[in-house]
This record gives sequence, C-alpha cells and structure tokens, in this order.
Amino acid sequence: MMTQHDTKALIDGAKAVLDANWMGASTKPAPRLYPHQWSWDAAFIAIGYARYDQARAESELRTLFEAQWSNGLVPQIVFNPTASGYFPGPDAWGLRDDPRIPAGKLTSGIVQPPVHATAALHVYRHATDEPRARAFLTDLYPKLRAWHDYLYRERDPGREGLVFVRHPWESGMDNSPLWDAALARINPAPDEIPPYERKDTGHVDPADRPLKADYDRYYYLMVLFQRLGYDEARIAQECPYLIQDVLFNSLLCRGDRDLAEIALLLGDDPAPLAERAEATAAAINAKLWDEAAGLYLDYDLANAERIPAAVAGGFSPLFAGVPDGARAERLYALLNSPAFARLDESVYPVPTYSRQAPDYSPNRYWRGPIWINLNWLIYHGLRDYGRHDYAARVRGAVIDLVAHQGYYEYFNPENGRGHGTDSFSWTAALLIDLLADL
Ligand code: 9WN
Repeated sequence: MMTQHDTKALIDGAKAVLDANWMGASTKPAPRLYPHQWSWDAAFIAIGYARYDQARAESELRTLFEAQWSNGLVPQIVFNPTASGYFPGPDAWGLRDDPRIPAGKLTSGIVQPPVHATAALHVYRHATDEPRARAFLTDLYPKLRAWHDYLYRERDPGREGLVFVRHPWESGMDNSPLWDAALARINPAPDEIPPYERKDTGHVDPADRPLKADYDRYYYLMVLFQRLGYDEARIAQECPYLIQDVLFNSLLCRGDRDLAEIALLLGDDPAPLAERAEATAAAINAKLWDEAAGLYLDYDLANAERIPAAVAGGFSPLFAGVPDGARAERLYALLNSPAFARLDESVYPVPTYSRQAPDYSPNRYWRGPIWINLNWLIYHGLRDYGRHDYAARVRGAVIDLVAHQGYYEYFNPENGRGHGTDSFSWTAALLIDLLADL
C-alpha cells in the first residue's frame, strides 16, 4: 500500500519523466529509443497531462493533428526533424513532400489505434479553464471526425463495421503472437528489401525487442506501401497482412462513443456517431467473440481465419461497452486465472499474453510483458462494468509495480522487473491519471 508521502514522490517522479521528454509542443515517448511524437502515445500522454497541465494536454493532441493527412489519416509518427537515432526515420517512408501531408511536416505512412477522441474528452472533463477547453474541442472535433471517417472509409472494404490494420506497428503491439501466422506467410527475397540498420537494439537489450525476422517483414510491408503509392484501395487488394484486431476496433468503438459525447457538448447531432459505435460493437460481438476461448480474438482478413492467440487485447471490448453480462463474466473468469492475473490475490498486473501459452515470453516486448496502457484500459473496462473489486486490484497492482520498479516501458510478469527503455512517457502519464482517480 502506498503512503501519502510515496504518492507525492511518485507523482513528482512521473512529472519529471514527462518534463524531460517534453519537446516544446509535444512529448517523445522516451529519451533515446523513441525521439519523435507517436500517435497513441500522444493520446495516453495527454490523459496524464489532463490532470495537472491543461495547456500541455491540449498542445500534445493539437500537435499530432497538425500532421493529419488530407484524407484524414493520423500518422503513427510525426518526425522531429532534429532527432536521429531511430529506424525507420523519415526517408525510409518515401513521403517527403507528399501532397497529402501538411507542408513542413514529416510523417510515417501508417496509423496507430484511435484513442484520440477518448483522450480529447478526458482533457475537456478535467480542464480547469472550461472556455479554453471548449475551444480546444471545437478545433479538434472535425479532425477527429475526419480521422474516424478515414478508418471506416479506407479500412473496412466489406462495410462490416470492423476496420483492419495493415502493418503490425499499426496495432501498437508490434511483435504480438497475434501476427505470427500472417507474417510467416511473407517471405521477402533478399532483393525485395533494401539494406537497413536497426537502431533500437543499440539503445536497449536486444533480448527484449523483436527479432530480425520480424523487422524484415515490417520493412517489406513499408516498401510495398511505397510501391503502391500509399493508395489505400490497392493496399486493401494486395497487402498480405490485413488484420481485424480486437484492441484497435474496441478503441475505435469507444472513440465513436466519446466523439458522440463531444458532438453533444458542442451542439452537433450525436446520432450518426452513436449509430456507428453500435454497429462496430455488434460486429465485434458477431465476428470476434470466441465462445470456446471465452475471449475476443482477432481475425486475419487476408487469409480468412480467426487467430487463436489469447492476448490481453481480447479483454479490451470491456472498455467499449461491447460484451453483454454473460460474456463479461467469461472475460472476468479468464482474467482472474493463472493464464492472466489472479485478481483475487493479485501481485502483478495483467500480462500481454497468456502465461500458459507455450511461446509465452516474459521479457520480450508484446509477447508476455506487462504494459501499463493495456492495464489502464482493462481497469476502466472493469470499472465501467461495475466490477470494482477487480478494477481496484488492477489499479493497485500497477501503482505498486511502478513504485517499486520505476517508469519502465514494460515489465516481466513473473518477477516484476522493468524492461525496454526507462523514463517511458505513457507509464508516467497513466500513473498520474490512476493516482488521481480515487
Ligand atoms: C514502432 C512508441 C511506440 C509505441 C508502440 C511500441 C513501440 C515502435 C517501435 O514504441 O513501437 O511504432 O519502434 O518499436 O510497440 O506501441 O507506440 O512508444
């Protein structure tokens, strides 16, 4: 249990991490490993700033949306032109001076999960200066709508109410076991990818990061998008990796609901947005629920098959009000089991992957370790469903873990040890938010 004094030290420490990573108008995820602005990081970071610095919270999201493409795409990375030390940098995407990108901006050509409407509403709700926050929402609202419109227009060719990701980095869970089968079908010939040099393994322990085989495929897909001129229709036809991911779609569904709330606040009609949320919720229930597993599972669209991996993202429909009572009970049972977190006696938060899977890997990135953003989403989902006992366990376990280990990027679920980079912004930001959430 944390004392008052510990709590203050923890908040001060978290603010110091964010101060050190602040770049003047936005925040980098970590000092050396991630020296640019990332899309879903920006949303989580704004959620933390919302609790103590409205101006920075607004600036974080405004800066990201200043780099929004003309078709509505919100890029995974907005590059800091003065930073180096990250691969792939701006030139690897072949997008310099692309007419779809606002002049003077450098971005990647993929997206990340749509947490932004949720973050914007959170910033508004915790603002100390309401008129200023209303102006912020007014400016962001059309951009958020264009972002969701892009996803439904370009990423849902079958008009199912479910959108696809076309690169593992778009999911935010880069080397998740979810992608193994789809990526194994991609076997680039040596001349299909130019030579490249990774930078990540120079900053952190290579044993914590994705493998070279993963990076070859990440790069192959980037080269494919360039060859197709980032034409979404052609990509949907030709890309060998197209996945309807549970986490991405749940965040979109929750984002639609939050966007409807923003519409209401601003005097616009929320009905079309709320209807879209319902359609996506229904599609998640119809296509992604797996009765035998008692969990929501991803769907591999390019190969027309369900992906059987039991990952923490499978619980995220709770965050979007998707499961009915019976399905929610199945989710609680799996969550509170040796495969995940034993919430009736919990020591550590929820890991990314079932601890009983044969290829569970407690130190390697998204193949086992605990990530704070997923636990934040699960905490809120449990709370929204009235499961306050488990919600309190998740919250308490996250706070204790960070208090004892530091503001790491991810943590080993067996011994709690921190891995990846330290001074990780969303760990700090979400901790501030959780501590404020009494
Ligand atoms: C690729 C910045 C990002 C996070 C992702 C996390 C990691 C990048 C990388 O870092 O991905 O986007 O180079 O590994 O997987 O979720 O947004 O923190």
